[in-house]
Amino acid sequence: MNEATGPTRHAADVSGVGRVLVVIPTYNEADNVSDIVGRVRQAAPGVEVLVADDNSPDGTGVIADALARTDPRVHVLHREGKQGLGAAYLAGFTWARERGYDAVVEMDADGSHAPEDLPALLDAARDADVVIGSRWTSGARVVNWPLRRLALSRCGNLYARLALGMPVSDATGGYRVYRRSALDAMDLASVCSQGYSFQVELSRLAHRAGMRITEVPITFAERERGDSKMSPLIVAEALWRITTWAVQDRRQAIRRGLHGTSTGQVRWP
Ligand SMILES: Nc1nc2c(ncn2[C@@H]2O[C@H](COP(=O)(O)OP(=O)(O)O)[C@@H](O)[C@H]2O)c(=O)[nH]1
Ligand SMILES: [Mg+2]
Repeated sequence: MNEATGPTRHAADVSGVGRVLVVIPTYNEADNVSDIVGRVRQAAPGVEVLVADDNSPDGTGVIADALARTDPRVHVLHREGKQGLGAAYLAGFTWARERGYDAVVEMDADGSHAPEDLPALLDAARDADVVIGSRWTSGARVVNWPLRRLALSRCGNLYARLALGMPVSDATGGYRVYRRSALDAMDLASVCSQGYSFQVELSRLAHRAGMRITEVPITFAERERGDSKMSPLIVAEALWRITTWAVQDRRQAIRRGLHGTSTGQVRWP
């Protein structure tokens, strides 16, 4: 971990949301990591960056260390091995909270989440607890994504929205801003997702906590370099977890109705 510099010396208030840390999880992103970090620093010079690398065999962590040596606003969190996107983000959130950042951004390393959209997301965060960079809201664009990925994302989001009753168009999206207050209010210790269902799980936690969730349209582009880590196992985990949460929510609603703690009617979530 690069501990040479702390947020207090370098962080600046960004867009009125305070000190911002962009967490970029990486696994075998050697061809992308320099480019994405450079673009973030250029698009939003006030922010700091934490690369959360799972000991990538392709040397991503070594490249990130070199970036951190030349830029005091870049940090690296070295993790022991590949433990999934959710675990990498949770470690990044803990790192940020321990160092007093006011907002944490989630961003993929492969360029799919354009750093140039970041100022708009941070701007929206002034009046929100959570901001989701959405692929499926008016004004958004998805570029070069294969049909099967488009279909998976649309169907996954439709299922998540219907099953969990969340008014969010892109609950699986991974380009987000969490205000510090939101991270503090969510029970992160309860998070069980390892893969990409992490995004749905955090959307659900935020929604259930009554947080202000704002969606901002983004331009999402398919990666040009390196390989996707998406796998059938990750899809299966998401399907399984969403279904389990939906069942839990309905059981809870029925119990509330039976015990007369609400109006006596069963309220679906
Ligand atoms: N640290 C870490 N990062 C991961 C892991 N799995 C995926 N990532 C990163 O998560 C981001 C999204 O992954 P990607 O393969 O592009 O998924 P896709 O966009 O759904 O195809 C990228 O920055 C990956 O390097 C993991 O197990 N650990
Ligand atoms: Mg990707």
